[in-house]
Amino acid sequence: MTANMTEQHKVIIEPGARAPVIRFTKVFNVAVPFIDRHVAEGRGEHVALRSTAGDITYTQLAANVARCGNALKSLGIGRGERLLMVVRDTPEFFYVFWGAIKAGIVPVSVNTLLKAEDYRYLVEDSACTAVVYTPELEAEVTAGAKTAAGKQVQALSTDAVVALMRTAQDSLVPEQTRSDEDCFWLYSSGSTGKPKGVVHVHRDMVITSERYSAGILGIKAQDVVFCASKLFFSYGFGGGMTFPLWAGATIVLCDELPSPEMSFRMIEKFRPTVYFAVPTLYGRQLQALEAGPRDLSSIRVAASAGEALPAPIFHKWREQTGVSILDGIGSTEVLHIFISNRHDDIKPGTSGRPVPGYEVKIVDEAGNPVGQGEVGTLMVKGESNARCYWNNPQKTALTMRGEWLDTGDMYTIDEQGYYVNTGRGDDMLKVGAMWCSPVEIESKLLEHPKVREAAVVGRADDEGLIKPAAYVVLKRSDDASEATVEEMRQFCKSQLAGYKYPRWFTFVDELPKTVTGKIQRFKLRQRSEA
Ligand code: 3UK
Repeated sequence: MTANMTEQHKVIIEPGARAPVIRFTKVFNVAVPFIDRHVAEGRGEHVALRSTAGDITYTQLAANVARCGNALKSLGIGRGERLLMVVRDTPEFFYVFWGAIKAGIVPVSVNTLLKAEDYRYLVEDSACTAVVYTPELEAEVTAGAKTAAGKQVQALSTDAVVALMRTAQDSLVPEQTRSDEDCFWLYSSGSTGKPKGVVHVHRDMVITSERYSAGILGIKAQDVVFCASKLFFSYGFGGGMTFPLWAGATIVLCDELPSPEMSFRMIEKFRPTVYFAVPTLYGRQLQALEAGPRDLSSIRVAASAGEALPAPIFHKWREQTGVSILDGIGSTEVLHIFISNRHDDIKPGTSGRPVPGYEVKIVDEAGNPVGQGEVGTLMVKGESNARCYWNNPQKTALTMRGEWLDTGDMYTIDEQGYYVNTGRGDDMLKVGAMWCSPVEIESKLLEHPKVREAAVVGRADDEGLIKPAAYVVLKRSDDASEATVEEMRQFCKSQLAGYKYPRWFTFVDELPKTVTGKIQRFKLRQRSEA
């Protein structure tokens, strides 16, 4: 592929020393290569989206994206303005997301499981012009669309958008954006504090699709791809949308929450060749398989991310299905996976090696590379790194250091050169691939009448998956009993998001602290491991 001076919206890929070189025409709107290219290249009749609601071809997808872009423009949403999306994994997600991008509008896709006050924060923080939501989520979203200052932000359901699309034109000249211009955001709940808007540019989806999806997984147009993680999570965003679209493959869509049963059902019905899931789901599927076999024979590629994949899950899955799960580490900030195992180079229990096109280094607190076998902070450099956190120069400066991005993860390289995850540098946990703040659980425990002090750390369960463990100082030591443990467990279960309750409770006389009174969670972690 070469481009002349007048060409627009083209990606130019040329051989390079360590990885292909990826360039873009000066005028570049990423909706063109992801959506329109397939029709232009003769794949118009190929199925883009499959769900229980039926099939949608690439020609239909391109027409609906154009219609939706026109509909959004008719609402007066301008170039660079944000459109908040609280949309489940349905075809409308694709129309709104890509229609917005084609029209130069910046879609901001967020978690569909939040409450009105969370949506109010996201509406205010993103300063969005409008919100689009799945009809079932109307109550929480419309309540959140009224800002604290009393301003009502335009909110419309996907039904209302589809109604506008009916009379909209099915062609749309793409907005003349640039490859380094803001394209879409995702929110990262990350460490303590409010979620941060992670700003990505038009280039970024192309980079992840070429480097990881095409380069490591080898997804092709003939593939049928099913991702159990949702599109608002950037792992699902890649696996369930951008990777298959880039290849012109078929996407299996399901708007239910991930569960072993949902996954088995989708796999048996639609026979995907590529499957994306998180380690906790792989583990639960293996447990469910003990009750009887399921037909997973269509799968040839299985990927995992979001939290470390324990080696026993890798081995059991391979025994059951014959397929090796490829674990890789990614983040919302890098958009997708940048260190990964690959089909011909796997070491279970590690994250593998850097994905060609990304550079990584492991550094000490002074920022100098650590020696062989030592643990340090993982830094990554690559062309899909987020431009910034929205409106948050302080966090941006702390995390994005020039071309390098601080992942907050602690890593070491083993003797064979594989990258081994040793946890986080900031006490945060990934539980079922979802962020879990020890401070949040500790604060909840402190609300319990019997608790004087509490500390929470991660501990590996029987399968090697990390779950929260609580250390509690009781107000009265004679309260220490199995009944109190049960009481506290129920208390946390009823008041925190489902995955956050501590699985273990240990009563202690005191917590290890610094002279300034800060809890030393690392000392408790060492105790947990012992
Ligand atoms: C942790 C892992 C060990 C790690 C993500 C793939 O998880 C994703 O994004 P988030 O922003 O969280 C990023 C953090 O999660 N992590 C992710 N994968 C692994 N730890 N082994 C792994 N394989 O702490 C990282 O910093 O929610 C994953 C693709 C896109 C993503 N956004």
